[in-house]
Amino acid sequence: MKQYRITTLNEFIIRRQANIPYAKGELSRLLHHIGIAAKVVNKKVNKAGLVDVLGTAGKENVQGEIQQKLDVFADMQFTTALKDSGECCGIASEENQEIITFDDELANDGKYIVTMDPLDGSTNIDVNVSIGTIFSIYKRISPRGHKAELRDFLQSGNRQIAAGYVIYGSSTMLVYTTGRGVNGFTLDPAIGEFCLSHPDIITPEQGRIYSLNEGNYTNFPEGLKQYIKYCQEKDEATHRPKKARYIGSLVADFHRNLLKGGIFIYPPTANSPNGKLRLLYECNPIAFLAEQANGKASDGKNRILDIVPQNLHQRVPFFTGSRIMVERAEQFMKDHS
Ligand code: AHM
Ligand code: MG
Repeated sequence: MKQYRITTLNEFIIRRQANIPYAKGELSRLLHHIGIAAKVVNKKVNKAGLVDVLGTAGKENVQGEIQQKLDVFADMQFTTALKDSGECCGIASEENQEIITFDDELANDGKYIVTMDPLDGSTNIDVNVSIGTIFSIYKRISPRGHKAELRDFLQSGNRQIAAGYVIYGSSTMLVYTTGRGVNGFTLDPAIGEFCLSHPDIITPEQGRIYSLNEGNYTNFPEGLKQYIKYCQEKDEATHRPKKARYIGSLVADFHRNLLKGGIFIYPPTANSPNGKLRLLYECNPIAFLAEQANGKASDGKNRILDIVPQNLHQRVPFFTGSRIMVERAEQFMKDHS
């Protein structure tokens, strides 16, 4: 039987660091701490039906959405892990209106800030459907030795140093990029380690899956309605229509399409011209991963990573996935604008 050598997430991070002569290990330590928090949250998610963590926490977050107990737990775990890393001077999270600065001597000297959605797709928690954590890492632009500032967080996505997600699904995976390709690690529950299972992920440039909430169809722009019609017709290559697949959990929908080829769309609608998803901690990290896997991400017209954020919880229409599919959707949007 062929023997495979296991590479754990930590080994991989250290190996990658060794390839950069000037790297001092700060980013590696940060990623390591994110991996630890992911394992803790995963344990809780796995036990969700058994312990009292299902349902709402009785509070609303900054978007006016009811917070789930697990949202609050995940937010706390990742916040603590990032603070403990000593490399992160502040975070912005879906769950908090303002930035959180870790105002102590060690943290103020930290070089990085993190934006995150600690538990995305949380309406799926109570029904045992995949959910995820999304994160993005930037170098601060304010001077070290002081508290992090808002301007550290309002950087365009093309300045990301690293980004990734954890998917709590039928197995738990951590997928991340530091701008040199995308690698996926599956949590082996037997040894409690994320192990390299999906090296150098490249998404197919053409796909067969389209993912969007068609319940909003009547409010979609005309170009998108026409693109959906195009997807439902037989395509040139396979002479079959494309497949509609939508979980309603960004990480899970994106992850499936990344591996199989497809497009994920959260479009502008008549009521929400900027769509629903947030630029800083949902679209930018996913867009960085998509591009690093040879895919694309846009707001229907412009590259997501070039948008300069105006505020922390800014929303943006989101088209991402296989390059040819995103370009075709953009063309339909343009033709019917
Ligand atoms: P959340 O951050 O409050 O969980 O909301 C984001 C989620 C995404 O995971 C998903 O793509 C989208 O909301 C689904 O929205 P809708 O129910 O409108 O289709
Ligand atoms: Mg979210």
